[in-house]
Amino acid sequence: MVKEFKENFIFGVSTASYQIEGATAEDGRSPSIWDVFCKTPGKVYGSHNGDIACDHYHRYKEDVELMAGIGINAYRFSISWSRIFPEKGKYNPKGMEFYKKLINELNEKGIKPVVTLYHWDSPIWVYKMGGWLNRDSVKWFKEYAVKVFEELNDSVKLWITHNEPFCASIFSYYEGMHAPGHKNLREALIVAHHILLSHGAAVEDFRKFNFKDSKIGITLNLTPSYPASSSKEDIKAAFRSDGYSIRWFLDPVFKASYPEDMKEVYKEFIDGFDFVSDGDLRKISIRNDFLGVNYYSRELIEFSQDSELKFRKIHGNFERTEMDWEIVPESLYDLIIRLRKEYTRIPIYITENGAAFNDRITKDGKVHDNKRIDYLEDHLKKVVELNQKGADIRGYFLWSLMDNFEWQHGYSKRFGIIYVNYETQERILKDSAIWYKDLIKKRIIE
Ligand code: IFM
Repeated sequence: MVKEFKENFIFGVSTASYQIEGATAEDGRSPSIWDVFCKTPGKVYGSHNGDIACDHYHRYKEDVELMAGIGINAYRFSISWSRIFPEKGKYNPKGMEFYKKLINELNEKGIKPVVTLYHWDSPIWVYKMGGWLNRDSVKWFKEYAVKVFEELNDSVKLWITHNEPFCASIFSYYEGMHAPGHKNLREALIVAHHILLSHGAAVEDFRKFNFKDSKIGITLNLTPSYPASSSKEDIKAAFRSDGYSIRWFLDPVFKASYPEDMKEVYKEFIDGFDFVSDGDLRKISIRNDFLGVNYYSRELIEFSQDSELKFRKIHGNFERTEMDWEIVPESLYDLIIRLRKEYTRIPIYITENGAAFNDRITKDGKVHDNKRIDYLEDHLKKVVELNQKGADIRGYFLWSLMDNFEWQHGYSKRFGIIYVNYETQERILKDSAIWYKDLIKKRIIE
């Protein structure tokens, strides 16, 4: 059956500052927690780091040209806080200049800029003052956000405060695999709370600007948990996993509360929620114009006596990507239906979706990434089906424009539709880029 995208549906691509920019010591940028984490032995695969990355800071014109060639409608990128405020209270216009130039280039080519304010690269000065554990981080973030709103003004029409607060809190402060690498549940919950609070504060300030036609929202990574069996234990474990990764973030944003069942679970490990003050949840649940959803996979969960939170992930029978993530487009479908039923009717953008595969340049000088094409096609089919059912998904941002620094995996995982040769910085359009170009032109999936 032919599946058609509406005329105003946005086909975009996503990236993030630390993953592509490089130029970590240029034009007044100060280090971020990821610069330090990468240089800590044993934290990142092959001791890779973002010093050069895809050198996007210097090659942004070439990259915008490539996007224009593919026909991309919108480019979602993030701003590096430590380029804008390399020190507390010290604004750095040089750092802002880069984003202004990038946005001009995009606007000239008719590519809509979509800005994420925080994609995990907190300045080291923030960390040294307690980072997201310090409630003052909300004020510091607010100051940064307001400056960016002021400077970029209405050259940007779509704004995202935070990317994946789950990762910036739980991965970074409890599971320890992301910077700054802490392993403390109470800390992770405090960090999550302050990040959400800073989202509320930034949206509140954004509204004061009265920008014409500009919208703001938050991006959550939503990985649905499915029970591994029909046993009571596994069903309970999957619900707990859902609370841990999904409801702990969706509930405060859309229901002004933290899930009671999870509060009970966490009480065993932390002494109370004194970091939540009166009025905080009202601020966190401020009206958003849209919700950004990052979806890659689902998780199959079983009860586990040995794990602290009594659940663990296991593998199901679906094919997996290089990240070992199962490919399950059906669960994207279920997720959106659930969001519509249980949480919100505001517009949704899929702000990330994509897959890492073991891409190689073949003798013909090309990259035949058929598995990625299948992955993208199957997920996009679900997006059209959902829209046909009235899901109001306004756009799709493929992760990622190009191969880049995949956090603790360094450069070992390639998510791009453009292949990057990290030795020469040569870019090669993969077959998936050609496929995306064709899709954007036709706006039809067969
Ligand atoms: O690379 C990341 C991105 O920074 C956040 N979302 C998931 C992607 C793939 O792991």
